[in-house]
Amino acid sequence: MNPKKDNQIRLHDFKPGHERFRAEILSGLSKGQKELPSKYFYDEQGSQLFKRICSLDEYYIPHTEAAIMKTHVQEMVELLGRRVLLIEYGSGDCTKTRILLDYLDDIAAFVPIDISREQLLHVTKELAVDYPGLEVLPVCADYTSGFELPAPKRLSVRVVVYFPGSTIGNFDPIPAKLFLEHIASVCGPGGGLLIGVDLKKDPVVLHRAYNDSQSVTAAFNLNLLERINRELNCDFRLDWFEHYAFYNPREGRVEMHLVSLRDQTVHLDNVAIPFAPGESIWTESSYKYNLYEFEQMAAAAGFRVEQVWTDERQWFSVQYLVNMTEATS
Ligand code: AVJ
Repeated sequence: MNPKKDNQIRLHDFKPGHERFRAEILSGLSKGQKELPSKYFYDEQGSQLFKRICSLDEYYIPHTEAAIMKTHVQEMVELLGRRVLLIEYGSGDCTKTRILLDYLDDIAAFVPIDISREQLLHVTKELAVDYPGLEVLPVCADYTSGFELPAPKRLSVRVVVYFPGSTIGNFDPIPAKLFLEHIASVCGPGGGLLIGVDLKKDPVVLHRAYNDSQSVTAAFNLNLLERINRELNCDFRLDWFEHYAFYNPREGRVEMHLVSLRDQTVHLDNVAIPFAPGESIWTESSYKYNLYEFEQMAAAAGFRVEQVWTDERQWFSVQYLVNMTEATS
């Protein structure tokens, strides 16, 4: 680890390096069904595009989740209890976290974890201004691989992980369960997980959410190719690929792809990557759950569902899970 100083902010930096990025891109593009990891959407440009997606009416997740949080924040904060060490996975711009922070008056510390270093530094500065006295310990990491938690100054009674936005939906079922197990080990016996889980619903609603009328989602998807061109020695032509997103009811997920519009060869350094017309790069999955399915997966990872809050349309859920594994001494 190499803590870096940026205007007094001590950032714990585990960000995957250039070599790792290149290796993951190359291995994804070498598969039969080509794929790219969705975590790489969030460079500076990508984070901005995602922020724009979040302001769209059609992308119902942020406003629905924020409304659930605002309606039930008192109850949530009561479940988290006093002296909680709050860790957020994929903190982004922390809009929803602020709803909690406004009510958590005896919090031990807040640890935002994000892959976007720029955004993390920015948000840490803002929180320092708006919540004086709150210890913020930012960690820059791809939270799907390893990182160490920084040590807060205040003792905590309980560790709670906050994982909003239905980012859990980006994981395939087996990795999703493994990731919940990882979270269980981070929060420890008696610890909690406050998680946003998107629910199964009318596929037409899902289709609109990932095919918005202003094509912001398309730009977000295509930006991944632009980023690869910029950061690696690569020559994707963005006008020769098209955003394609659809709900796959059999798998219970929205799939995002970039489809090649013609026969073409892309180069990454000296590696030639051929594309047939209509061939796709699979860039993201967003799994949707029903409450029972999610409860089953949580139980398999050692969590009991303590409380579920939803909106009146039952489009989204925020859930508080408790780690049921026994303490080992
Ligand atoms: C932030 C991963 C939850 O899958 O809905 C939004 C990302 N992709 N529009 C999602 C996303 C296309 C989003 N998550």
